[in-house]
Amino acid sequence: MNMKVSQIAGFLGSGKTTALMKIGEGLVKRGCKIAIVVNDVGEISIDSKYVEANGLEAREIAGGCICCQIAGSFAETLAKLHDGFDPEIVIVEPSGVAIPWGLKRAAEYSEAKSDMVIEHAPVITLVDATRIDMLLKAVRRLVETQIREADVCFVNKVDAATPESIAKTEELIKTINPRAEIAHLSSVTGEGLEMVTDIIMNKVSPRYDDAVEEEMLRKEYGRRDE
Ligand SMILES: Nc1nc2c(ncn2[C@@H]2O[C@H](COP(=O)(O)OP(=O)(O)OP(=O)(O)O)[C@@H](O)[C@H]2O)c(=O)[nH]1
Ligand SMILES: [Mg+2]
Repeated sequence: MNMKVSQIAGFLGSGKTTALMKIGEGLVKRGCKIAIVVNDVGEISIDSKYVEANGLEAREIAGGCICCQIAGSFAETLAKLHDGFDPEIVIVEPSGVAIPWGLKRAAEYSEAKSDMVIEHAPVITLVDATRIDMLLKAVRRLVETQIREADVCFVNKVDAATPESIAKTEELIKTINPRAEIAHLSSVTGEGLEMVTDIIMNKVSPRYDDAVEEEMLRKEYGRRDE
């Protein structure tokens, strides 16, 4: 009846696919039935042999962003997964430019297409500590939005980042989203992977709410009117 949707947000190249495969594997080991949905704006990136070997079910959606342009195909994909494979948890890799709250709304559209209720895992955002300076220079607003709308922010690639850039990334997260939980992640050393798995399995995030999204957008774009 219930299907939980877990989104792993983060800018292009922040390590989403790499982390998601490991997280999927961890969840399967704990006995969860998992599907993965990847929204690729560029080329297809999932290693299907790896996916099959680990008992995961995967879908790729291309041709636009699943939080807005092609929200309908995303909802359709979720409904079909529920009616067919029937996973307990669907881990979603949005495109690097997706907006987490928009994705929640799009996921809930699927309730009209199948007999189920969508539950959201905490919104997880990965912030690449090795590229934090570049990110702030080139795509600051987008990175800020992904941080602001997260429940948990992971400072990612801590195996390769300097202590300074890790500290800087943490400071940035605290400033933009003081209510977010902050932790370290590395798909290379495995640091933080257990924690992500626990969060996805055991915690939930509120359903989509117009008022909350409006407030987020007001905070984000309000500065323009000042
Ligand atoms: N050192 C280090 N490198 C990592 C880690 N996770 C991912 N990478 C590398 O970062 C690059 C991007 O990783 P992806 O997992 O493809 O990132 P993504 O966010 O899915 O990228 P897009 O889907 O293109 O937005 C790859 O070269 C990975 O090998 C990590 O924990 N540590
Ligand atoms: Mg990816």
